[in-house]
Amino acid sequence: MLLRLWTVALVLAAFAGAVVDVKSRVDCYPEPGASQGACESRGCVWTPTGSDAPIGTPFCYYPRESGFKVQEQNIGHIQLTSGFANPYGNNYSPLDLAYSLNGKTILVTIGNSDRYVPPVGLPKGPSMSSETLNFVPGTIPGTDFFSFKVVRQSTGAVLWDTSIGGMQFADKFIQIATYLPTKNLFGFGDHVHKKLKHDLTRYTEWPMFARDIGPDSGSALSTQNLYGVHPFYLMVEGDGKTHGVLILNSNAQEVVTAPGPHLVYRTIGGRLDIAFFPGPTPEEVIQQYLQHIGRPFLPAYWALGYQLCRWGYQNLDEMKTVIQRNQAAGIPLDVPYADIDYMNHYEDFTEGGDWAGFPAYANELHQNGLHLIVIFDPAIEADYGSFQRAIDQGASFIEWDTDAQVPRQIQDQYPMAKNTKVMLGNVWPDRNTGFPDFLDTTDKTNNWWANEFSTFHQILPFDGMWIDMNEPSNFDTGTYSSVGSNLDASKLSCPISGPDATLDNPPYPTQAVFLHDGEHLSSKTLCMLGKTARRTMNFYDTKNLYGWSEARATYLALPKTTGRRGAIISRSTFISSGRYGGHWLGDNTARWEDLQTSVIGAMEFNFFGIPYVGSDICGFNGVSNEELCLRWHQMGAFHSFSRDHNTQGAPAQDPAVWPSVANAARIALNFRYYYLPYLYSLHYSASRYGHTVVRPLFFEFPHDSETLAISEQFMWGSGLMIAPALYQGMTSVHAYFPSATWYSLQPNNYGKVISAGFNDVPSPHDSLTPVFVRGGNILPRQANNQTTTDSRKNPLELLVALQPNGGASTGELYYDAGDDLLPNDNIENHARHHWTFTFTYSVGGGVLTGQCEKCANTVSVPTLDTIEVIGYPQAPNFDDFRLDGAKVLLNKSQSSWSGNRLIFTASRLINLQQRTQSSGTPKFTLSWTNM
Ligand code: MIG
Repeated sequence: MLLRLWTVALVLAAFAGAVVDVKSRVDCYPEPGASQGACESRGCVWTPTGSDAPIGTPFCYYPRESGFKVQEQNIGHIQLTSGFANPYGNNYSPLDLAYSLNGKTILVTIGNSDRYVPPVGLPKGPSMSSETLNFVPGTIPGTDFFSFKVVRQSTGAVLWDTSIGGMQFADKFIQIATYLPTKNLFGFGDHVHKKLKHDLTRYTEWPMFARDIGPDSGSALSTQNLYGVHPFYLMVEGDGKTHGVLILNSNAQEVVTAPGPHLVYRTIGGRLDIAFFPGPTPEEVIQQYLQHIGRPFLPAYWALGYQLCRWGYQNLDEMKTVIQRNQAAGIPLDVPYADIDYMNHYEDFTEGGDWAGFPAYANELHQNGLHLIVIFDPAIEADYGSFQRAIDQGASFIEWDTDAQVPRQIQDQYPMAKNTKVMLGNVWPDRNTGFPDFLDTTDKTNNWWANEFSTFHQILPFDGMWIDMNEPSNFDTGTYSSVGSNLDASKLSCPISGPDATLDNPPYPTQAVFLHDGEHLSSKTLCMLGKTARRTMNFYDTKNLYGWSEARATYLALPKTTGRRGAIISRSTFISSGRYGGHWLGDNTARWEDLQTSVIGAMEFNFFGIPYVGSDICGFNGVSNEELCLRWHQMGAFHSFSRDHNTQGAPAQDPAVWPSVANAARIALNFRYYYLPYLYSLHYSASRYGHTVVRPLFFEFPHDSETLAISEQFMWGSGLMIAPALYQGMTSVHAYFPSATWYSLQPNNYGKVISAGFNDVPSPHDSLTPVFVRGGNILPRQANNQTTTDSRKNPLELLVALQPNGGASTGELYYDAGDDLLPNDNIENHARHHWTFTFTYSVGGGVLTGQCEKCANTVSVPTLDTIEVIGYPQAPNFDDFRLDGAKVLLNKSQSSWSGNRLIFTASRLINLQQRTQSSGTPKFTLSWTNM
């Protein structure tokens, strides 16, 4: 038999004839231990390469004559038969492939109807686009092996071409490989990327499997799979047009980015649901993607305020002291946090002895206009009220498959769990914990979870939830070989051999396992054989959905708990998690490299539809320092989720620790608070239209190829560019300015026009981060206070950045109650003010118009009192300003024109609110003449 295989392999190899180019190989032996014999027995080709080959070139690779052949082909549906052995099980044969259009999105499904599909209920709204993609079935040239292309109709660009070979589809090993049109690849997560753009000069394997491990930004390359799973990428084509691709699958999976340029995608379960989004702009790709997966939740306004956190407050008094000293230092601050320290023995929905006054403190915070977020871990100790109520209410937990698997020496210690198959593990609580099954197909688990929150909320009135450890993380998961040998009296162990081990020890466990010697899929988590979705699914398939499902359950619990809108941040995320919560980038380290990669991480999570994102400012692990913490605040003030967070035992790093940091944080955060109406409006357009909030430069300038390489600058919408200082000892930033008009907003250079190209811009420690407004934009703003509760009472302002070529400047203001609920996520009908503004300048004067798309007179909105026009080249006649034709009296002592900056103000200049009382579309025209 072996001999026969060998012969077949040799014949095949000979037939293949060709050594596949070192740049275009599909690895046929991705697990450790490749050898010529083992390779060829798979029917694959073995060609060792020299050191001149790209890094990571596999020696063992699929011949191009591999994959499937067509058995029957109809429009929209192709039936394939296996034409090549799968090393990890029998290929499906026949195998179904279906393709269809959803609006302008191409959907390709590979997998028969018996295959598992992630129960994430994506809305899959049909996309709109000016462009059309075509699915073109065919064969690998010179062979009768099936392949397909996805082609952009307008340009002929080939976005996918699977004629590179290597397609496989067995129960536990699925693979598809494709050539790519360019090397301009962005996305895939959750990983730490040192650059925004992938490096396709080499082969790199990126596992995707939710894991409790922090980003390692210190090394030149870390491919470690982090907390979440996002098999989505964007690619900029040769002419700047951009497309996106999602491969919906929730199993342990990985992607190889490779020099063909090509990529190889592997997963060990489910099926391939591939969606191709035509763009053609990057921003449209994201809009189409979010139309498909669901748009992000709208955070409460206060959740855009600054947040201060740490793990390891000794007691409540320490927390109070830290909050107070930062308030005293004039730091704007909306959200103090409590980490697991506040709990009683780390049990959810309890508070500990040293935190006795916590509820009273929460009330005090509220009286001062602040809000409180506290942490909750998913695992529930199996011996207290929350667990008992779960059992009583019929909530579901992740369970063992069979009674025989239940380790009695653990289970029998817990009267509440004794008669259940609940899989008990270990997290922060003292004793064993069960893991709620948030995929429960009934409402019982989610209802229990919501009840626990609302009951606890009556004791501790928190405003938002921080959900951690939801990969889910389990401490010290062990292994055992056969039934009966699972004898550890406290620790969870999972089978790795014998009949029970088919899910825990699959034929190809993915690189996530190979990255760590001696590991298994269950390492740091639960056994893959666990049952979820009320015993209808396997943890093997759904593990990556744990954080997603907990976020959903928590999102559903929030209105029942607080009755207000709030914010949830989740460590583990999956496709569409953004509908339910935001994300912090996890346990980074207090190092410059981590500051740098945070800039990239926040942009990537905007690709993934999770715009409420940021890093642990000053660094979580390790000891931070003055300069790093200062720079991190200057940068982090521009992330939607802006929170200083620190690990247990590390020295304090709140801004008040160092006067210089307090000063820099105050300046950066004051600017942020000033422009919060703009940031909030961006979040509104993310929630309503699927836009990004923080975005890379290439999203705005995709035809400027220089922007593709910019990893250290970012935009707020299309109007502001931030070029933070990210290196030790820096005094200026060498920043790239795409072709546009950029006005500096830094105090010392205010209004200065920066020319296109690379420029060195000053980045002082004691002033504002390099921030630039782009001509053509109008940004709403509101004077800052130390809380958003206070700042929301101030009059509104507009910053108009003039388009020097005479074009109009435009912008939007979205304003609402800030923390009212959006029933059924119905953002279209939500009570709001949504104004669009247009400004035009001429030699004769200026005209600013405003029009309301939807203004509910029930929403109170401050008056618009101050307008600043930057780039205004002429002195206006301050005595000739008219609102809808009627003269207005300006406050002249606060109105001026000098250089290119015009600013004018009047008390209640434009009463936006009042305009909603009259009939018709609320609007206004403000005009003036020049001297
Ligand atoms: O095992 O709650 O990422 O932000 O401070 C560590 C304690 C658990 C990990 C989170 C981190 C948090 C910490 N948690």
